[in-house]
Amino acid sequence: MHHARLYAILDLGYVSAENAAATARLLLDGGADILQLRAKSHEPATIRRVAEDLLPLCRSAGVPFILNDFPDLAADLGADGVHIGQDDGSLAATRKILGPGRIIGRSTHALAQARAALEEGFNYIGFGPLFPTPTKLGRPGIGLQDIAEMEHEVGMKIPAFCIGGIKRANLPDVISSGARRVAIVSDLLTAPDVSAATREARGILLGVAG
Ligand code: 3NM
Repeated sequence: MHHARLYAILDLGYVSAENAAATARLLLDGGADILQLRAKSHEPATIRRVAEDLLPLCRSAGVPFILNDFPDLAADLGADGVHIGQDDGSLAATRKILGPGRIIGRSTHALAQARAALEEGFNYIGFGPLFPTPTKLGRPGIGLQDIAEMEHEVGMKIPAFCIGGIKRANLPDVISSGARRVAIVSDLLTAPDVSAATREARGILLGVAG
């Protein structure tokens, strides 16, 4: 977790439940450091089934498996952690469900929220959306100008993943604005070769390609 640079989010808005495991394999093969399952409009039974498929794949890759929302399900499955949004309650409430030793992350959409999440004790944050994105409609992009300050104040203490509209094509700009870690959804999931796209993004982050 602490060395993670590329956080891949497998969003069932882009990949069918049937293809989720195969896609997860490609993300892991490409070098994703963390994998999240994000399912905003699926039946709980479907989410459970997919999560049960992904968890052992992540385990054998040595990659944390994080569930977006659904802390009860995450606890039941033995997922490594949960990601929650600004409106999803406190860290303490989620920790109570998940138990100690699990990873709990928070979405933040401004510097003040990033500071607050650090203070509250979250294990990591997302910071964005940097750019407007069809994956999370209705939010303005917050731009690149606060990344360096956020990294300095928050990202030095807990992993901070910039997110939202990040693509291999704009990743160099995001990095030169101060980002060290990113979460990417659509640019990886819609790539013709998911594994190669993941490897390329990771290479850009590590400064070995791009
Ligand atoms: N959370 P893509 S932006 C899931 O800012 C999510 O909290 C965001 O998808 C936030 O890489 C986002 O396709 C969507 O833009 C990221």
